[in-house]
Amino acid sequence: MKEQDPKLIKKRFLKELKDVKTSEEKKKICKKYLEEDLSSVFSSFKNLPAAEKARVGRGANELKQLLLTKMEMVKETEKEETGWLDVTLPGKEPILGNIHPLTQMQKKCEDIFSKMGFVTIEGPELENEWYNFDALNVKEDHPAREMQDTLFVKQKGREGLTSKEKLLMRTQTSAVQVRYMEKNKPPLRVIVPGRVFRNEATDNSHEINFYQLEGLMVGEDVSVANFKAIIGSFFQNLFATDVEIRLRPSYFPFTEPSFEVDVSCSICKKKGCSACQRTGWIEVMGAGMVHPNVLQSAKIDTSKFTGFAFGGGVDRLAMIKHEINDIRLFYGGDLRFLKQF
Ligand code: FA5
Repeated sequence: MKEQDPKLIKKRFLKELKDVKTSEEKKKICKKYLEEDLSSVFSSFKNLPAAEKARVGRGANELKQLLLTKMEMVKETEKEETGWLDVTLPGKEPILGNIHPLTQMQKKCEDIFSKMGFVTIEGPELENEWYNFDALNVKEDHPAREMQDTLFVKQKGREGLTSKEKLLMRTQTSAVQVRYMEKNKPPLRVIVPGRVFRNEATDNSHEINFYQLEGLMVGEDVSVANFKAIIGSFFQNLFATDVEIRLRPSYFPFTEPSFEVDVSCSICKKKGCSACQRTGWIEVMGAGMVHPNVLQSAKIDTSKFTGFAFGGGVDRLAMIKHEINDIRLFYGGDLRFLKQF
């Protein structure tokens, strides 16, 4: 007749378990107690006097719990010892990142323009002065060429170098215009997304490193009317809501006439807020008809061809789209912010 008192069985079980070393032996003991000792307690249960039933029942359940837990623990140790791998276990779900909101915005712009026949091209971030300034009709004394606005690259004997040799971090994607037109002749329609750098103080809407989207269309009879139609269609597709657009006369050395394109501020609904500098409008791009001197830099016949160009801030577009009031959030690396997109 087997021992029926769960407390005594437990004592004996723990002692036996302690006396053996290998997982194999421990497993055998757990199995024996589960199949024999515990079963015997349960099968004798019905014959116990009513007063005993509660005590033994509680003890038997505790014993069962203990035996099962020990068995699990032994199995775990055994897995570690043998390097056992259960390939049927569900895998750990990988933590997926998401695409940065600025990259998402860039891709969206590329999609919209590609449907209007524009090809996406790229250019170098480390540029020379000629493509960034001279080829774009930006004269030697233009303020943009000052140290305060542009990040120039230190070079030995820089003074003696030509503007094609003097390096800088490009301040605008417009630098790619002449690079492209030297190798590709009209008709052409391209967009150039990319990172640009400016040596300036940061605030809600200005960063020293930000993204632009350049557009260039050159052909016969290309006019301001073409620009308005294309850019209007772009904004309509991008925002899919009623944002207002306005063109303001402006000046760029590489376009004539030139204008700024503003979009109504979606954050304050034109009431005026810190993101729009209290004006109700956010400046998103500069634009104009390509200056003949720029076409000539690329040896394009100005009696035959005209074109328009524009350069917009991708960050500003993302701010308007997602109602973000500080451009610096894009670069802060705060996952709580970035995971929302
Ligand atoms: C230019 O950079 C011209 N290359 C645009 C252009 C292209 C004009 C082709 C004509 C023809 P601007 O400096 O205004 O222009 O900058 C263009 C856009 O970049 C601005 O409208 C704004 O949306 C964005 N931008 C300018 N500076 C900053 C900055 N510091 N931080 C974030 N976005 C900026």
